[in-house]
Amino acid sequence: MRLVNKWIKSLSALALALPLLAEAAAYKSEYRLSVVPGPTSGWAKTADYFADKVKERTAGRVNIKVYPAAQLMAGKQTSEFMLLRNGSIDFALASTINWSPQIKELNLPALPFVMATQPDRYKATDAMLAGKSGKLMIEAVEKKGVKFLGWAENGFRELTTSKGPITTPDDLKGLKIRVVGSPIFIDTFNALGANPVNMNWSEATTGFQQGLVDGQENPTNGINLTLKIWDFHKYYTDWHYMNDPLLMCVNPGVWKNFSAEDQQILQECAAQAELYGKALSRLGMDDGAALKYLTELGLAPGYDDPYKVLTDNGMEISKLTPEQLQLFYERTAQARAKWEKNLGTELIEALHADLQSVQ
Ligand code: X2X
Repeated sequence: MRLVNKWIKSLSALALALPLLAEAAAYKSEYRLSVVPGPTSGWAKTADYFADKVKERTAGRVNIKVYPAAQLMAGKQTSEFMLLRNGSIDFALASTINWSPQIKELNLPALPFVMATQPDRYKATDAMLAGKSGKLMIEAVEKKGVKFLGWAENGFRELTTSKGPITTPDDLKGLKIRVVGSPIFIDTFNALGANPVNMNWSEATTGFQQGLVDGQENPTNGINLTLKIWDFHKYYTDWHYMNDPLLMCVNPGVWKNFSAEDQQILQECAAQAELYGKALSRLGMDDGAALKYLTELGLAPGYDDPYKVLTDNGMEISKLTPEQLQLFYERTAQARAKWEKNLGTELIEALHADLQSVQ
């Protein structure tokens, strides 16, 4: 009798546990991955690359669909993090800029002209992301409630304007420049004497068309070229004033539901997407490694010199000399000091140590 009772007890425990087990194992038929810019951007291409790799490696168990053009947040790009955290979005390949209003630490890469004045801006970027300052940023993201899978890159943000050329801070005086609605950008462009206008990317192209603003800043390969920025602006200032790293992240509930094997695959695919995304963003602007990598993958776009594409389309490029850059660096000193204070000593010291390690 006691044995029978024991059996009944374990059977009912099993019956209770079964639906839970089944629920934990059930995958969604589609996972939604959010991307802010349009489908031809380097950023959306990186997300597609990741989704394809994941599908292939999991034999279709994990089916990720990329939703570009901020469609999962009705264009409001700075609400992406909250939507990922609450599970309205499953995955995001997101810019630190769009999440920085909620996660202070993500303002670090936007400190104006810090990376631009390093001996090698790409080595400096990689040292930040892989170093202690990168770890502190990841910790901050995870503490706020989403799981980090890997970095990728939108790229160094360059200035394009309809009035110009812009080679000194004084040239920017009074120009209306479209920026993302994140306070560090307002401070930086105010410091430069410009008139920063907060506008979602979803409305920006119309804004350029209608001349609501005189300029904007975005990376060369991933955005300015794919958008054909020459349709709106003639002047290009290659000032590298900040790098725009991307974070591949997933909602923690979604993450926990994946098997250990699939979690491992997702991590590996994110690492591959980082290499691909960085190569796309750096093409023609590094020591040749990006083009080599893309060519080996068979995924090189049909050009190898982005600057030639810009000039062929009538743009006038100003590549700033170190002396010219120094003026921009000095003019933004107060904005930098304010944000360094805001970010705190630990993070700023970590960044300096990371940068030092590649000098
Ligand atoms: O809005 C922008 O400028 C963009 C597309 O680069 C970001 O989402 C940060």
